[in-house]
Amino acid sequence: MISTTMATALNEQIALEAHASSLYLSMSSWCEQEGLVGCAQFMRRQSEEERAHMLRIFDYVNERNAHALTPSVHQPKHQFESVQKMFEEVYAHEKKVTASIMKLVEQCYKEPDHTTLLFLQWYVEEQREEEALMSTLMDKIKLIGTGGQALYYIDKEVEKINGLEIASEAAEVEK
Ligand code: OFO
Repeated sequence: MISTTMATALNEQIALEAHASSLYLSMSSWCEQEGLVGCAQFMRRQSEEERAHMLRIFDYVNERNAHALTPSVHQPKHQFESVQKMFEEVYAHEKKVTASIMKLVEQCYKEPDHTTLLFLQWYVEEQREEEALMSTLMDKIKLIGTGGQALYYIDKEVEKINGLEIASEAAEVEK
């Protein structure tokens, strides 16, 4: 059993992960419209990952005899100023998610709730990876710059990163 405070905090995290999934799907669709196929695939995979993050917490809350609440769907924005700005937004959102996970960790120490603390370790690690990935991506985008064929090279770079991520996940599964 988890505390009511913890159940509320975890349900808020469920909503945050669901929002990320929805926002990233919208970004994927916008990229598709812009002809940025590599970016569209990358954001689609990110969206699916966020849904998996949401479900992982959802199942944990129910398993601990609390009530996991299905979050309402707030329609995300559909238009983005540029692909560069879009990725800046993703990076900012990931930092927000990290801060939220850290608050949950603090709550675990406060109660104390060692089981939830252990459960959250996976998220701490995942956020470290996500932030590192987005930071690398932002660096590449800056290097490419805004010249004539920048969008083409950004798309190719993101496609390459996406391929590497898929390969590394497949290798993890095989371990
Ligand atoms: Fe689940 O927030 Fe990103 O990874």
